[in-house]
Amino acid sequence: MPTPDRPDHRIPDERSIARYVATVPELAARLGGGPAAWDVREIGDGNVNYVFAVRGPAGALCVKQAPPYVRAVGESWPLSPTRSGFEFRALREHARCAPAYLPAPLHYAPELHLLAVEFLDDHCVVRHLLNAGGSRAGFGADMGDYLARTLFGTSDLALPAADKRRLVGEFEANIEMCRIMEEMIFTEIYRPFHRNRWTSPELDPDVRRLRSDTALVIAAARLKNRYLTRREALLHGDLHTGSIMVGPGSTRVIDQEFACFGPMGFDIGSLLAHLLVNYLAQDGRHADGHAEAGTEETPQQHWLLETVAELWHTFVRRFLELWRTSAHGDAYPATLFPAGADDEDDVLYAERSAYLDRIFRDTVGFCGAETIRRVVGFARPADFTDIEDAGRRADAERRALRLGRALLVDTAAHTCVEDIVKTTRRIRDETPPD
Ligand code: SR1
Ligand code: MG
Repeated sequence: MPTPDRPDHRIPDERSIARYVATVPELAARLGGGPAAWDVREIGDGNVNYVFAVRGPAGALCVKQAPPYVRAVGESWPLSPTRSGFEFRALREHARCAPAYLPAPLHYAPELHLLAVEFLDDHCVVRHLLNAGGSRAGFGADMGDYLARTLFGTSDLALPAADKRRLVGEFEANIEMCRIMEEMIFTEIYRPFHRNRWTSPELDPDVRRLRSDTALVIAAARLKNRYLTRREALLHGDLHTGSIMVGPGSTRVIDQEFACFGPMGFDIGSLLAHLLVNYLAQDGRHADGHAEAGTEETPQQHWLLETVAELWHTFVRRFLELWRTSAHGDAYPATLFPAGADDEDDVLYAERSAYLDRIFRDTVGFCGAETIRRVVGFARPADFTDIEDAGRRADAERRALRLGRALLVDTAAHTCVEDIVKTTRRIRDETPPD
């Protein structure tokens, strides 16, 4: 049906999705039968797009459609629907680097801002799994591997300069989605802004303190400048636990609509932030005392911190391996640095370590920024918002604010991933938070 003030735009519904799919032979063939035999359901729970599961007698599809506004808010917050084109493009580019970690891109209809991807049967969203108290062996290793492959594979280490520049040019046009991140993560939350939300009145003093914390505001601005200016690799751009699904023997990254070129540490830090947020939120989630700050951490909390370390260490191992074996890009050109030397007499050995140290510093900072914005911004995660008891929620969120500040302002004090883990445990153990 047409939307009230945009008669040219039709909100897709189950019937219109089925009608469209029937016009695309390769999609219809995947489902089998005809539209009358297809079950179409809207299953999206994200902020920006509609998502449909389409099931037929022979198979299933996932269809996403971008309305010209933010879905969670409506037409009062317009947003370019061209984001679906960037999502499809990023999906294909990342699938070139790490196909095992993505749903297969199947179809894109630019005129409808609609894309179809492989349906991930038997998968669940990682945030849901974590909030239900679950864990997933090998998750950190999978995500470290995914991040190394996608970030290395779209960087100047892997791509010839002309290809990289063309790709950067394409994604430069994802302006509105990048603006959301620029504003939401680094700016809006540090001043009064109508979309900011937090647990009030419990956190009111914390939010006042945040806004007058000059060291914090400057550190956030410095990172914003990195996000704005560094075109290091093609980022997912919104890599949190709600953007990842796991199934039997499978980890898949979805929702690439915020994709853009940026600093590698942005994606890594963002995902680590959501693991740490979940770790701190678990203390508020179990009102029966299973987990409480000041008491021993639960096995799930232990696993979350192990996962943080496993992710980073896997990222480093795989990234270095790719640099040694697949450096076809114009940075550190093969004509000057031929491949094949052993680690010990590799002329690039020290340079690679320095490169990774810099990614780590960025990671720590972006991790801190993302942690803070998930407490006081527009997009607060269910990890916190599901905690019914406002006092318990505020305690967990206050610890997240502290952790975020420690990472963002005292970035240099964190020289290895174990330092992040130590700071997180220390902040959890400081009771009560003031
Ligand atoms: C318009 S709301 C944007 C937020 O939701 C997405 O999931 C991103 O995290 C973004 O911050
Ligand atoms: Mg999303």
